[in-house]
Amino acid sequence: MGGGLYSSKKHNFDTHLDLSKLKPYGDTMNDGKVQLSFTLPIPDGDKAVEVARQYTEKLGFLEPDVVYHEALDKEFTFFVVYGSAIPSIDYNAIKVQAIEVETMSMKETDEYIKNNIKRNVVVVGATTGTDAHTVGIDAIMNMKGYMGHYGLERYSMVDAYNLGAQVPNEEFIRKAIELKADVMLVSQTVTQKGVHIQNLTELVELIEAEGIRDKVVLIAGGPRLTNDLAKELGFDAGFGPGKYADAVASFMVEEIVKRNLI
Ligand code: B12
Repeated sequence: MGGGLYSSKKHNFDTHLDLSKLKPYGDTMNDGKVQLSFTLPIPDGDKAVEVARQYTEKLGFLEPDVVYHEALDKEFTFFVVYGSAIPSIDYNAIKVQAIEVETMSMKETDEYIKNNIKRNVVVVGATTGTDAHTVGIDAIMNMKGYMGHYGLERYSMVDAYNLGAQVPNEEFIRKAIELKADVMLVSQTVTQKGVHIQNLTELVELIEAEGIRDKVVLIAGGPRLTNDLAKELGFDAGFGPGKYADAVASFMVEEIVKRNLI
């Protein structure tokens, strides 16, 4: 969306926009246009298209338009449908706790550590509990990084230890104590039946029981984690999709200095 409706940094929105009645934008302000995709367990064909159209109408969208459909196999069809959403939302009524730290580059963070912490920062990361997903924690820690953002292993002033996945919380804590970690990074991807909440709550309780909570920067991350949720669970910050090692590194080093964990 060009046209400078808002500047992404300062959120200086166009004053003509009524932000109390915010709706999706397609090609005309407030047209409410959204794109949905879903699969129905029915064979592809004219009837399938009509079923998808009427189902989208039942979901509450106006003027649904099935713009794409494809048989996944004989009995399943994938649809993409455009429609206009009716509800609006009050932008100003939504409150989030944003992570206020400005993201530094890898070089700037290494410099910041040299000047302000004056020793290497020890970071231990893992996906704990039963969760087997490693790609999220690897994206933050691996030398090669993710989406063009180098991971913490590449920072010259960071000693990064990635313990992998399915690490029991107790073992994660034991390793953090052994390595005298400044920062503990935990990733959670599986959220079925709130398993991530249970596991993260247990982790915080165990860290508190060990008496090291005030000695470490504790950060959680994952595709369904927000900063708000992480803080609510007792973490210092939470990073979700679209967040990379540089943002995490900037937060952790500033937090170390702010809390005088040097
Ligand atoms: C790859 C994958 C797998 C691989 C994992 C391989 C591996 N080595 O990791 C395999 C095949 C093993 C797998 C298994 C399972 N998976 Co899976 N998997 C995926 C998939 C396709 C991609 C996940 C991924 O790698 N994303 C890329 C990374 C980079 O993104 P990310 O994790 O969000 O990370 C970013 C941020 O969140 C953040 N971040 C993440 N972690 C951290 C940590 C910190 C500290 C910080 C700061 C930031 C941070 O930074 C990253 C970069 O921006 C997703 C579907 C999808 N398309 O997302 C399903 C998905 C996650 N899997 C799912 C499921 C259910 C499973 C299984 C339970 C399936 C089963 N029944 O066996 C098992 C897991 C069993 C277990 N015990 O955990 C579900 C989860 C549903 C839910 N909400 O609970 C998903 C969403 C698929 C689905 N739609 O159903 N899976």
